[in-house]
Amino acid sequence: MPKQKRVFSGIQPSGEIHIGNYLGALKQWISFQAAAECIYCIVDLHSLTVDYDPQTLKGRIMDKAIAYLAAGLDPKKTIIFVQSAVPAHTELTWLLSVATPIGDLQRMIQYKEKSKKNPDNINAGLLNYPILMAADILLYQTDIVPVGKDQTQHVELTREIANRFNKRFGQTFQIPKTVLPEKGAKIMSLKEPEKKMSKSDGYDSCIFLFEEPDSIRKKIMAAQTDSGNEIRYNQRRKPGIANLLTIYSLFSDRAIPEIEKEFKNKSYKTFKEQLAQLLIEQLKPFREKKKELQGKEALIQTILDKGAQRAGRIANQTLEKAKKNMGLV
Ligand code: ATP
Ligand code: LTN
Repeated sequence: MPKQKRVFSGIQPSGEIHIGNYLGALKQWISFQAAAECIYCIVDLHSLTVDYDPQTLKGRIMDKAIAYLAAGLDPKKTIIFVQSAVPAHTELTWLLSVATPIGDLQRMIQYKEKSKKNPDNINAGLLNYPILMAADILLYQTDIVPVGKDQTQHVELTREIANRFNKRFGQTFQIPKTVLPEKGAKIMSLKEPEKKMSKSDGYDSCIFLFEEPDSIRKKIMAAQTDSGNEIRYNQRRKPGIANLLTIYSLFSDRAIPEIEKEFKNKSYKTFKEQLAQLLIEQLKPFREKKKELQGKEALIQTILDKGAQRAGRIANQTLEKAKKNMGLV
């Protein structure tokens, strides 16, 4: 039997999971579980690079673990763990940093955007963020990294770092590939459909995976649309409607032309009411599963501890190999 592919990805424990995170990343993570060896991480160390509250960090990590499980990650099949529980991540970050030109870090879009947003806290961690992400991926000899479109530049840099390291120090790392979903790799904001849906860009611009029906309805009815009245997919001229059609299509598993046909000669209001109803129904199992898991924190902590042990064993093998190849051990 051919060897299974290894899949690695992560989400920060900042903010709540929104449908952009779900359609761009988590949904792919869940489907990979059937056919690959999956490792999914809560990247708490990455979340320290912007202003945050140390008092609430622990709770947010637990919330993210609950969210992973409620969304459909299965700890029987998949390793789920917290990044800071496996020290190899920070150690490999240092080793990789000597194979990473500063200029490559300075040209990262996320670095530029986050520096602009947080001008009083442009710390070295924010610049080095992609090296830590490269360490996350490379430690597990990862074949596939399922992410949303905004992360492709970081995975590309990971590949460059790995290639440079392998060339200079000898074959050490598998070269990973980005996998984007065919549709939904970039879900747009409900308020400004030219920008990606982002949890740091305000509550009303996102629908959260565990959102209650009333607020789903309110947000969809208030979503930004253009001044026309046709329900037609046109990314450039009707970005708001195009985004809502994409969301409708992905949650109903129906093609966009079929949905356009159904809503031909119907108003934006009718379309939005139906979309809200669809989301309320489709997100219901997630809300229910989350409620079931709340109160089971001890059990979830055991899952994370076991995950960290299993992850640590794999990570340490790669770390030792990297150190040896660099002449350290
Ligand atoms: P922020 O924008 O506040 O930095 P985020 O909402 O982008 O956070 P992350 O934790 O950085 O969330 O991303 C987790 C995963 O979700 C990544 O794989 C990312 O590519 C994906 N993702 C984030 N936003 C979207 C989106 N709008 N559409 C599709 N995928 C997305
Ligand atoms: N930078 C990513 C989170 C992340 C990640 C990773 C994703 C950290 N390490 C490794 C895939 C693989 C983000 O979503 N903002």
